[in-house]
Amino acid sequence: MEKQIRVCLILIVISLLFSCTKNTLEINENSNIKTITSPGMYFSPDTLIASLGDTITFSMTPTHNAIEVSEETYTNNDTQSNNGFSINYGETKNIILDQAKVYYYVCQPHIQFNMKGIIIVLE
Ligand SMILES: [Cu+2]
Repeated sequence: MEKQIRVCLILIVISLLFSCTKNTLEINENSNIKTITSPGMYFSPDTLIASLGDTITFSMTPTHNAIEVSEETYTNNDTQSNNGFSINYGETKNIILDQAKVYYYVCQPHIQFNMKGIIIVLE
């Protein structure tokens, strides 16, 4: 019984170590992380070219959000979500782009200022 507990503890420690190492690797050595910020009434960059599987870090300041929309909504300066990605006001969030296509997004309160962007994902 005592032996089983010891084996269990060792397994837990090993899995913790493994997950920590993995996280560190993802942060430090994954060169496919790209960042989009909201330094003013615009996204920076507002056009981003990425590769399939890239991680995009959206880092929004408190008065801006980033909501994925359809191409039509984007073109019409409308703000209706297409139920894609959604970054709340002031939120920092990673999204992984798993389709080779153009993603369109807007800042809902500032679409009148043309605050919108696209992410072009290449194969
Ligand atoms: Cu905004």
